[in-house]
Amino acid sequence: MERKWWHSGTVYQIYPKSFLDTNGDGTGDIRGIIEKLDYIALLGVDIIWITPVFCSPMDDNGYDISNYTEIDPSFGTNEEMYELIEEAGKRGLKVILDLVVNHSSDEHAWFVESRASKDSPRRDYYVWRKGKDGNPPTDTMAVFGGSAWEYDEATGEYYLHMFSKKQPDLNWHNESLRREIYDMMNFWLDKGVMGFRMDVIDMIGKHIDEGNCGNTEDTHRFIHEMYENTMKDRDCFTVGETGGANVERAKLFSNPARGELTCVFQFEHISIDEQNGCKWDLAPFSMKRFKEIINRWETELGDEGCVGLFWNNHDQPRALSRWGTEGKYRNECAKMMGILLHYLRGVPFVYQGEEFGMTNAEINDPQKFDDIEMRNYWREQLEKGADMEKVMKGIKAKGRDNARAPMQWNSSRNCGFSEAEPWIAARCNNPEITAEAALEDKNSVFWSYKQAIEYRKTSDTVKYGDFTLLETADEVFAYERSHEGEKITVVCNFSEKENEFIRTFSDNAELIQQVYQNADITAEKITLRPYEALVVVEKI
Ligand code: TEU
Ligand code: CA
Repeated sequence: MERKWWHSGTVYQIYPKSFLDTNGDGTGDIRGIIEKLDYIALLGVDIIWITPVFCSPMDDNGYDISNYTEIDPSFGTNEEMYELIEEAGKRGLKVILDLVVNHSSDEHAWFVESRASKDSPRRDYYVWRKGKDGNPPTDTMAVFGGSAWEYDEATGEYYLHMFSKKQPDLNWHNESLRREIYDMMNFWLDKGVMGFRMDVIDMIGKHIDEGNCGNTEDTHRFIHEMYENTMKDRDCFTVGETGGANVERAKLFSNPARGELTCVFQFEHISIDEQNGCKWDLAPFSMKRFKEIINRWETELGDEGCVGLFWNNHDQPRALSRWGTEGKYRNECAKMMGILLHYLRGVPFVYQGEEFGMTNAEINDPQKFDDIEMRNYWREQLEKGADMEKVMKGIKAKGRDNARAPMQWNSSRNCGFSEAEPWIAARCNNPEITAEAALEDKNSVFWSYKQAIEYRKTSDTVKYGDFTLLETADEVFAYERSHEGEKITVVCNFSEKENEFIRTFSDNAELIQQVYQNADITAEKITLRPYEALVVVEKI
């Protein structure tokens, strides 16, 4: 397999609105990211993914873009973005931006023109259809609730929006639209951006009249064409958000020989705790299912594809609260979860705050929900006369505000995020968890994350080794990675109870990372303490 720079890499995801506010308006900004570059570099990551900072009416916090080449004034200026790219580069950090081109904002000039008249030159940049007997053209539902079709008075037709009404879907079947998107991507690549995280990119080739939302040959054709016209001769890194991908489709997207994407996000593990295909309909976390999913991806993808490894992002509750613990063993658990993920094959992602064990936000007051998905769901259920206690339980567990609470830098006002009242009401439920405290404590989650991130860079076994899941007690997740005469064994006790692990490695295996200070790995049967994790390496 051809060696690439990003095989050593770990990505740090920044949600700028909640990262650091430097001008006292309560909203995080680009200057705030620049100020924290040393901190990010210290963690050892190689790539920074910045979620959308382009001009936006903020209906979906920037995932509704009204101008793709202008930075939204609430975040700063284009000059500050160029400065950020340069300053990051000085520290060996590459910047990737969020590419949101399944849809734009309804306030984008293209849509304003498109909706004005059926004869507009850009009419076909969006998906317009006539209604059927006064009803929407198909019964496709929007991710944020209700029909995916919105009737537009001006021309008496419906436009498609797979997300909010203010996020009309772009029509990728139109070639001039595609050209304009590639130009826009090249604009940013020429500024030094090293790639993109591509929002719901598996939807762009949809055939909506047949009810197909993107699982088509066209999706691959468009992504390949995009690659040919933008990134082909640049050494870029891209990750596609492909919520519907199974292993076979992931290979189509990320096989290096196909010229599409570097890697993809799969969402199977993230869906374990839901049922009936509804994220709000809670199901217990199943370790058995988790093992089955990770094992399948790690063994079946091989050299034919690449997967982004993540516990958290801006759409998910904090995994530590979700599947781990906020209690006594919070730090042990956070370290264990980090270790479990960072020794897998793939590209690890760390979401801001994860590196020092941030937990979910407190979400209580429906009046103060920020996220459009939470607000729409609440309103819909209220109108339906649903059991609102149950609805609130779902929202507390899964709502997107959970991960969007401000970063907790230190113990000062607003945890050092801003002098002013933060833009979002949600607050992390434990103000004592801060970056500053983690940096001061050599046994903190931060230094454990750094150790794993740095180790990957030096280890071909972590980068390229085969994966084998070990047979263990249910609550123990243990695996081996092997490569050219070396074996790394990772043993994780995913429980606050003790569990036994029958040693599978030799007496002279060397302990390279652990959660507690004094693990004894020579015993035949190793008693794993609450959330203990061990990483050992040996020659084979
Ligand atoms: O999310 C894509 C997506 O499919 C969502 O359904 C996501 O899984 C959902 O938020 C979970 O409840 C992307 C972005 O990451 C998200 O922030 C945007 O809101 C969405 O696209 C629309 O651009
Ligand atoms: Ca600000």
